[in-house]
Amino acid sequence: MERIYLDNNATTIVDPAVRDAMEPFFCHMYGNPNSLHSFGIEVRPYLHQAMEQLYTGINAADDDDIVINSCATEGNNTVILGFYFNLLKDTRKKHIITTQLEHPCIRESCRYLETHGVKVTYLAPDRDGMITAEAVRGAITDQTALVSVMWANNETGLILPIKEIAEVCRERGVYLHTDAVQAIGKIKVDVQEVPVDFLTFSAHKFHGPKGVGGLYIRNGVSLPPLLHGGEQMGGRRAGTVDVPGMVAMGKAMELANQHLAFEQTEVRRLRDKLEDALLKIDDVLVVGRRELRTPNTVYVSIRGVEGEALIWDLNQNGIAASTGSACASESLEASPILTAIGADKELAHTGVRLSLSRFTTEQEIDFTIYTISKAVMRLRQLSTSY
Ligand code: 7TS
Repeated sequence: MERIYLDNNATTIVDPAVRDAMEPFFCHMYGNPNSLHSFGIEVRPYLHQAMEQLYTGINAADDDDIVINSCATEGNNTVILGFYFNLLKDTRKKHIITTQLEHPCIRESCRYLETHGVKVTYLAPDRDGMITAEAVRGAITDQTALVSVMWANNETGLILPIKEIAEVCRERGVYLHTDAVQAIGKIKVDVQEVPVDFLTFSAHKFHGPKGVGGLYIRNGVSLPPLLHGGEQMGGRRAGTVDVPGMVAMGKAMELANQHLAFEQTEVRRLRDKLEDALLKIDDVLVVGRRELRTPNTVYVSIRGVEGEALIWDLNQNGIAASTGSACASESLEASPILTAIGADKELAHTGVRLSLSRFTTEQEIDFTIYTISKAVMRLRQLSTSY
């Protein structure tokens, strides 16, 4: 059976062109770029090129930094924990503002800092699932050191007003970090247009390999490393750089930007087709206005159909979807986002996320529509509450 992959917010297929780009760095050009011999020296231009692709990809300035690391979890921890050691530990500024929508790697590092006396505000989404710039403004005090708000949400695809939030932070002299993991490759990410101080990304979310990511740091902003050791990354992140991963991430970023228009038209068209079909089912709730979401994501609640049951049914038919973040899929708690937008308790247990990519085909979407309608009928017949 051909399988259908609609869980692209969890991870993506590596683009074959990306795999080809990284391939020579396993068995041919395998030198350590810090070595002084030819094996090391021959690798360096490729790392330089990858850096250029990353800088161009997010429109970073020459004097900004992009630190290559292992994943978005590392990038996010570097910012949150780095702030503690840099600023929060010894000054009056002991306050961080973040949101209830963030990935656990932000939430848990903030919780950890709370055990060290840091005060954290976790802003709740409004009835539209959004965090407004006004909400951020209202939470800033003269003790606030850092605001961390994601660019796009992994569950709903909702794009947060990060430009307005950046303006508020600038005005109030507070640093801004954004987790752009779900934005890169789906919408334009430009750090000149949106003046954030720190920005996190992860290659495997935009058709690169797993285990490599990046942290953008605006020029002049100081942040201690999370990993201490060698001089790699200008002392910002010790450890031998993952050469194949970095080359691959550069290529993946370049391709992601080349495909942005395709995301906005073709991927969006297929997502809308799927969403329109879901909305034809009775008692269905889709979170967030379409035009405010990344073009690949739909998060749907279907009354009388447990999220896990539908995922199971789809999986039996070769279709991969999820009930939200794979990182939280062990817990069967009601979805915070569904609760925030006012869904009742029953509905808040029915969220299912379908996330497409530029590799998703029309036939796959047609088969998914057919399979979901059948599954919903079956599961509703079995439901005691519907
Ligand atoms: N930040 C966001 C917004 C994410 O969606 C994820 C992964 C991460 C950080 C972590 O990235 P990593 O590179 O460290 O793994 N999100 C999901 C998800 O939505 N389903 O599975 C993983």
